[in-house]
Amino acid sequence: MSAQLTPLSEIATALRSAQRIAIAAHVRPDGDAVGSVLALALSLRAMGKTVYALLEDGVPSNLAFLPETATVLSPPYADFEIDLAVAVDTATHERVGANTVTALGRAPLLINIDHHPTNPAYGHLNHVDGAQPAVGQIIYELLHQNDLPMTDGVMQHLFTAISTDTGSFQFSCTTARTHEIAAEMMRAGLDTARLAQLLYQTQPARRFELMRAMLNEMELRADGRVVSWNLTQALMQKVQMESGDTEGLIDTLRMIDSVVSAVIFEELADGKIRISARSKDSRLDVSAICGQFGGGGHRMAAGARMKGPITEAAETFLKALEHEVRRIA
Ligand SMILES: [Mn+2]
Repeated sequence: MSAQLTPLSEIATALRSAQRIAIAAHVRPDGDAVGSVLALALSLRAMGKTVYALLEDGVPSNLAFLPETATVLSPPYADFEIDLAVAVDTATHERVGANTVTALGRAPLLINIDHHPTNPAYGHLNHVDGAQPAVGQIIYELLHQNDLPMTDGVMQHLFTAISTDTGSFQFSCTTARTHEIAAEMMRAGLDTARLAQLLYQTQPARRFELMRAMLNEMELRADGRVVSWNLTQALMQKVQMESGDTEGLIDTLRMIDSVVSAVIFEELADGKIRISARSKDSRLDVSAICGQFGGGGHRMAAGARMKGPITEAAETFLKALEHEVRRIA
């Protein structure tokens, strides 16, 4: 097993010595995934390198306003050649998606940069730091400490990655350094207010249709300590949901004062059920509960997939969750 924490200077050296580099993140990418891939890609492009930014599921519509998102490639991939592959924010190698695993395999060297503590260090060089709130924060340190280009476009992606993965600097994973990084980027000229406006205050009406349904249909159990909602294919079709529309909805459920855990069950097109779980109490480890169903993630935010139908999956998962919630009293 390779070391979990290859120094960032060593990773910078490997990046400098490569000319054609592919960078990828997990399927169904969120702000940290898209932001980390493109921040690193834009920095390396500013060094004159050929960079392939790969996302198996493309860029979600809510993040399409960010710089150079149109350069992101999705399958089927062309036969490009690379001498270095980088996976970011991806807890297991397979999570980049099947086509992307194959494409990254064209390089003799794989770098794995992540903050999921369960990451098994599947790269040749690994920098897995579970104490970092976002991979965007690791990428910032990588560029900053090694004098790699930090353009305005790079900073827009880093801010997006950090801001979205910390719930706008609210979650307990946020560190003093997270705020310092935001301050350093502001001093370097980054317009954070504009980005916050585009990230959080510019939402399609169909997202509010989803939220309206969620608030009508959510269910409280375990004396109000667990809240859950089933997002069905029927509703997605009714509101013509697009990728990215559900980002952060679970944080609205989490706001309820009595709640220690919020869960959303999402019916996928293939009939499987995607589970997103959040904890508000450090004694409740939702990654362990998701682990019982083959999933994983972070202590306070985790996920899993189960087989349908959605009501049965929800019942099974919530029973296991409720058991753990009752243990912390
Ligand atoms: Mn992340």
